[in-house]
Amino acid sequence: MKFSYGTAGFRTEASLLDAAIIGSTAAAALRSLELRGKTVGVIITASHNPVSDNGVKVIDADGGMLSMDWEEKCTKLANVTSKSELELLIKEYLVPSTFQPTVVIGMDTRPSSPRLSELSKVILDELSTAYKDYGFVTTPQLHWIVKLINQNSSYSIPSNPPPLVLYYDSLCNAYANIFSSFTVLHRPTLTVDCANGVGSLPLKELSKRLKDYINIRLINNDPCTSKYLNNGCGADHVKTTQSPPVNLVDKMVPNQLYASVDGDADRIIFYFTEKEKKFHLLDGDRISILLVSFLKILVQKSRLPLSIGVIQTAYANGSSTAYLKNLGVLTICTKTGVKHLHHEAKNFDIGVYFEANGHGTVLFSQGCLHKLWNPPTEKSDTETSAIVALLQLSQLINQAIGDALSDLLAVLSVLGSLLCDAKGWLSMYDDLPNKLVKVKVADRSVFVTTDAERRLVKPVGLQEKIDDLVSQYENGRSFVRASGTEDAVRVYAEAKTKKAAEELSAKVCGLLQ
Ligand code: G16
Repeated sequence: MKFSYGTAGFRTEASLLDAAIIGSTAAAALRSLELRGKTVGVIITASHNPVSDNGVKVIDADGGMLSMDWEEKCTKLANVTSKSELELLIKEYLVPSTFQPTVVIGMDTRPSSPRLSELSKVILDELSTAYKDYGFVTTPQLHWIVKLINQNSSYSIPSNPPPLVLYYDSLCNAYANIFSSFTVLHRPTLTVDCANGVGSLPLKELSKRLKDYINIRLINNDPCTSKYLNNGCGADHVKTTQSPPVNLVDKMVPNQLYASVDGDADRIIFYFTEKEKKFHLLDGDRISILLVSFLKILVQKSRLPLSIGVIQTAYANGSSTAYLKNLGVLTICTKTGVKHLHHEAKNFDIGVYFEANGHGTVLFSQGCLHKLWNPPTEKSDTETSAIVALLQLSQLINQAIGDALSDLLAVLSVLGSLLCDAKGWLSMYDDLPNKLVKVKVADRSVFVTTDAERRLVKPVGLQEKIDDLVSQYENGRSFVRASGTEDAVRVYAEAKTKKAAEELSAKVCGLLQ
């Protein structure tokens, strides 16, 4: 098994993952040592993948994704073929230090996760690394915890109140504050499909704590019946099939808002049906546009000089990019993977990033927060309320990574503030019909891309053939890239009509055969 640190760490069939767990855990301990004992995270999850898979990802000390140079070291550590080779590499990466390396670990609810988590702890003991095991947590919760611990100058793990309690307190208090500023106090109803994953647990907690503000109904919320994890449900199913979870087909209440999270609750997708049962998807592009439209209004009202940018990937619907251009918001396209989007978003005072699949967040820079906390003394009521609203949103939205729970509350906050319903949200623009297909190929590594994955460099000659097909369709666009989380190649196609998008998709897939 040759591991490579993909879009979100290492992922493969769970029984083949041991070497990746050992390598990642060693990398986390060594990284912590290099950072003078700052806490680093190890999360065991395969997120949207089938239940038979598992994965592991290292969370860097700032609560974000692992730095690129450590991805390389992590890959080397995961690919050793003997214990002596591992020991040699550890020696090479070891920075002499008197600091105590510290790691926090967490896992999703897959049946293979507890064993892999135990293996990780064995390695931490071997490397005399202090650790705290948070058990079943969502990926964004562990990111949030790492960020919280390292904000504290002594890097100690707060025990009272425990970090998870602080996580819920901070989300729920921020939402309650925003709710009280609504002009019309309306308690929305939202049905959330939990993908039968680890997200079921915090969503239960959230629905309990916020019962006075939101009527949250949970479905597919049994994380113990593992065969149903991401199976006919969850954000990935809804986005790729452009249809509801199978147990909601023909059962959705018209004009009511629904949402699906994925297996580790780092993505969220919204949807609703109209009377005639027409299904409408409100995906990551639409979340991004809803949030940035509201943020732009607030920044204008605040009269503070704050830059706003939106980061998308090649999967963003062409209509969403055109809408942002009209809105006058700078939009940047990066490679797939939140690590790329997050990095770009940091270049703005307010950086909004979402992948079309529902993975994203809004980053408020330190400079921006400083301006919000220290505004000019002479200011109007409109300016003050806009500044307060921006601060409340910065507290609600997870600053470490995309988080389905905080994104859920951010969307409801903006809809409530704008007195907008699902239909109004949808009416912002019309999506270009599109199709996303997974194709199994003998070796996905032969697909090499450029231009933020929008064009293929290899196999030589294939891009020209795709260009030729695309030129035959009005508003046509298509690209091919190797997945970094699954053993497959993804083919995206969009065009003016549904029939044309499907035809273009089939023809490009045909080229791969
Ligand atoms: C992960 C990454 C996302 C990425 C997705 C699909 O999501 O965190 O940024 O969009 O994989 O990536 P790929 O197309 O390379 O397979 P998740 O939710 O599975 O962690």
